[in-house]
Amino acid sequence: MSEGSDGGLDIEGTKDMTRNRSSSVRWMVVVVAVFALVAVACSKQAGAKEGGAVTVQEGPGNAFSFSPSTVTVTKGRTITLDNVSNVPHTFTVTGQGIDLETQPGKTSTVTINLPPGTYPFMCRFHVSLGMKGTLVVR
Ligand SMILES: [Cu+2]
Repeated sequence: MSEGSDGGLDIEGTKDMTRNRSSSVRWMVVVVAVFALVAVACSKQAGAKEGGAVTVQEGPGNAFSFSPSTVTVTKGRTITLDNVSNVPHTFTVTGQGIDLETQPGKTSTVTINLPPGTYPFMCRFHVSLGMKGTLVVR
């Protein structure tokens, strides 16, 4: 009759039930923990895909450009400007109160609370060199 190795506990039925219940509770905890991990992993992925953290590089490779040059955000989202070049740049949406200067090697953040639409943006210092892009607010 002995399936388990701890025969001592198996003699009394009540003790056996207690042991079984606690081991199934432990099993459920494991299952819940695994589901929680999967859920966190999925939500992180979804966030990155649709308008989570948006980072725009300024001057990658010391080129006078933004990367990406078309930036799509949902209203209320924050954009991080990451100046990876060795000169200052701005992220300027003319007439919309957005004008951020970022020093070399630094980052700046701006929350986009513009009505949905398409807005041109630029670097005030280097717009003549073609340093501009398009902001799409959804
Ligand atoms: Cu610039």
